[in-house]
Amino acid sequence: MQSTRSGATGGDESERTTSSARLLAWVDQVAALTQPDSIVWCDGSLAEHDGLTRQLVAEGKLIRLNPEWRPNSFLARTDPRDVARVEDRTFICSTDPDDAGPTNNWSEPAAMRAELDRVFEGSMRGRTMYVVPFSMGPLGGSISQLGVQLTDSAYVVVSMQAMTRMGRAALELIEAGAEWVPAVHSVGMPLLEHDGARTDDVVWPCNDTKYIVHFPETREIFSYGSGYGGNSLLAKKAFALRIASVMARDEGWLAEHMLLIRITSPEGNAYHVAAAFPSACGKTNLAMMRPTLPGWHVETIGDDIAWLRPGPDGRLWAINPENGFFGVAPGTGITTNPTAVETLWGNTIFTNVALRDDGDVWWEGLTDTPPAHLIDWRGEDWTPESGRPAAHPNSRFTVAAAQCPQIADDWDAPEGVPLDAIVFGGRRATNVPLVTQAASWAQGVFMGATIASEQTAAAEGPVGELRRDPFAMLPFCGYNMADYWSHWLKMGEKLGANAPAMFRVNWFRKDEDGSYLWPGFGENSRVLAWMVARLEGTADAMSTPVGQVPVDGALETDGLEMSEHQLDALFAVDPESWLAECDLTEEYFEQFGARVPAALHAELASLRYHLTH
Ligand code: OXD
Ligand code: MN
Repeated sequence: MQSTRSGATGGDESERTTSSARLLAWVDQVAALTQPDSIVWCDGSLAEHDGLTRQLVAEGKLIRLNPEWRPNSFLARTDPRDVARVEDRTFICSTDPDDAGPTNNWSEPAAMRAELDRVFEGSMRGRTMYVVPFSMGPLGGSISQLGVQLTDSAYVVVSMQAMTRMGRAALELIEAGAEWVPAVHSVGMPLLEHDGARTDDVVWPCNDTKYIVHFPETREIFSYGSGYGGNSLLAKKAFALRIASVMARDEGWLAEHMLLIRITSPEGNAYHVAAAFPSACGKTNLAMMRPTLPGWHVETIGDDIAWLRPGPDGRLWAINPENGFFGVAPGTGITTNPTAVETLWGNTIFTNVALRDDGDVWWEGLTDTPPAHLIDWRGEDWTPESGRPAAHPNSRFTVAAAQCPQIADDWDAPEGVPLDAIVFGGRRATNVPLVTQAASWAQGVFMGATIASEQTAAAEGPVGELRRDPFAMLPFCGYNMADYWSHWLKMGEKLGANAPAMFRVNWFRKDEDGSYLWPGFGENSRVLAWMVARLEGTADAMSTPVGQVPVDGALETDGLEMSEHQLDALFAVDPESWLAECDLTEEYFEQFGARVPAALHAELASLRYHLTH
């Protein structure tokens, strides 16, 4: 087996690849199990990126897009069986099953280790194992964390270059003694049989058996059988949310599935807002919003994950631990999210979008009118008459955050930004007003714990049914969800008067005729402006049983042409349907038994009281 630094042609087994004895021992141990042909230590350089993308193009695993339209950009097409995160194959292996809780799959740690040993044995035969050191958060930052991923996928390596601070500088911090999280990934398709026979590679290697496994107590990650980013870019959901949420619980901070923005008023006052939304609720659009309200500005800091930690001044400070965006392409359009579209001008890896005849890419929602002919995400001819999407609904772009035209200048400040407000959102046709402010931290935690989306298509389940997604963390919380709520309550106590304000928003409320009541997108700046006015103490709010809403006239609606009826409907609180929702919330809490914090039961009781008095 050869061990080389990336870019080197030769390799010499005796070459010292790291001075960290722990790292070297772990790499040796994983290599002994998975038996790769060679080991490459990645340095994160441009030359490395260039070499790997050339290699992937030569192997037919990436298609180079027309550089006139999309310089240094590529298209990957996955196996149609490997297109999304696999929640039913995602495991939290805590010693005590109750520490994983009823919303996670749990597996007994020793049994899972035995199973992982079995599937990983020889899984990299015939392939290269890449050693990928990375930092989540700016290198050396006080909120940042280090990790190392071992992977047999070059697609993962080039994606990690966009998504993390990857390479030599991260390795040097590890060698200087910093803690790091180990993560092992294999696509699960060895090219050498046990009898030594070589099999041909395929365009997208993967395995029908898949495991995404977390050991929260020892902070280890294993991923087997999938190359798709949500399962294979282990720095993101696996580390920055599942493992980091456990670190955060133990160390007194918060690892959250939240976007992070700075909003600046016409007077030049800047505020930082973190917001949690379940998927398909316009999170990327808010992260890259262009306000319609004159004089207001939004700058992007993060689009998916935020780490929040109390600073020396007692306030909550936030970073985006990622270095790039792994965004959903469909619905990202020239009119709906011009900032995202501009971000993707080049240096982007697209996965499962459609290929245009001119060598550029297209997906549903990019433009109103589709091209007359495309090659769809499966590699087949497509026309607008084909009757199927050209891009997979979960097709993605992977691009460095620094390429976003609206990125804040100091988005990667090591100390982060001080947080002024936390926002919870969901997709609710009924009940939930456009915006409500929590009167207390506990009420805010209750709002976060009860985030839900109403199912609007039969394909998602019974129409009208609430799909619960507390704090938008349902598939991402690395421990018992009820303990997570307790942790949030504890953080509020610690922050005291320095705690950010908390709000709940709902861009998706519908009128009786089924039409959306609120225009959304850039007009959501009107809601942000009201939040800012609340922070500055210049707007009044009115108490309702479900939280505080703007008093008449406090929400700027000039130019929207909304009727009185529509405005009333946006903020209406119907006691009967809310009481019915309270029953559902009580049922939802019941599955967590005695671990539900008393403060949340008290919030529910208070809500019921105010709905009936
Ligand atoms: C994502 C998700 O991919 O939340 O960001 O599913
Ligand atoms: Mn996400």
